[in-house]
Amino acid sequence: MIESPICSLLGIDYPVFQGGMAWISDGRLAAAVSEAGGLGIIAAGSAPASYVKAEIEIARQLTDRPFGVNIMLMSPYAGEIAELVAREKVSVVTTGAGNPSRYMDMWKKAGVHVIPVVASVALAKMMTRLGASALIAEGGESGGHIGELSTMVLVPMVVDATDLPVIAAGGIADGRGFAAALMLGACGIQMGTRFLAAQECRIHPEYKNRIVKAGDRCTLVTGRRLGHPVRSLKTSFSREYLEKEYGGASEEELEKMGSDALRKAVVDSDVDGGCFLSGQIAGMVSRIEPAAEIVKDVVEDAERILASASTYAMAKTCR
Ligand code: TUI
Repeated sequence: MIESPICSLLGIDYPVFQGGMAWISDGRLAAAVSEAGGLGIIAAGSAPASYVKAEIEIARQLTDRPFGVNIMLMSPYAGEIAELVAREKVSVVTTGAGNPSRYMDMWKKAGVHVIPVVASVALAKMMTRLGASALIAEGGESGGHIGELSTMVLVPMVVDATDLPVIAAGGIADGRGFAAALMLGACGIQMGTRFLAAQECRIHPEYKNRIVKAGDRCTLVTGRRLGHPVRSLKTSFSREYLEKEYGGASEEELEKMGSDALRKAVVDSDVDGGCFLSGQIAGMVSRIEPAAEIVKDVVEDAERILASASTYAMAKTCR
């Protein structure tokens, strides 16, 4: 049994977080992961507070276990959702795509555990100083909005920069990745892409199909020129966007092209106009199954691997 300080801190059974994926991680998916003993997380994305409130209510109807809300800090609604989370006394708030300093006092006073996503050592140190409960160190293998450093590099540097529990994210989808994250000094993992293939994940079936069929070089990164790099599946849309980005298109043109593309992928499965966010690890996600099976599979596999870890150096093969 993997023992982790994050489990006793949050009241969860396994140190497995489900990433807050914009337009995707709703109350039903979050409740399924929390019921399975992990930490389910509702993503606010760029939706208004009323959407998030409704999803919190759905999750509360489906589970008594702790769950979280992820706030995408570039959202125009970030402030009102920050207040909602404090008012509703949600167990955990995670943040992404920015610096949540201005909300930390409010959340802490409300008894909400603050677990920011960090992509740099500087933000990890600042969040530690301001009283975060834990940190999620997310490497650039992830889907969606990403930082520069890879998980292998970022996680041990963040671990060395803080006394807080660190959750590793980016490029993890099985027990091997989980075990490796623990070896880097993390005390838990967050997975997004693997949960795209959960039965309870309500993205369009074609999106799921594309994740399950994806290969090792299935993603690309757009938006670097705008300062907002985003990883998604290679599609006609993302290739065209990339060509425009490096072909001299204006920022306005690119913003306009990208603005509704996430919703189009998730809700409409618009194969031509949608942006299908995905991590690099999609190449290893091969089946659709219940969220509880995903949690069980990664935990049991990591336990098995770790139990025989000391014999690895001698083994001909590590599998
Ligand atoms: O936030 C994410 N992933 C996301 S958010 C999203 S929705 C979106 N919509 C439109 C445009 C862009 C995104 C899709 N995917 N992951 C967490 C994350 N946070 N990754 C990297 C960061 C990050 C990067 C820089 C956090 C803080 C940061 O710097 C803050 C600072 O001021 O130092």
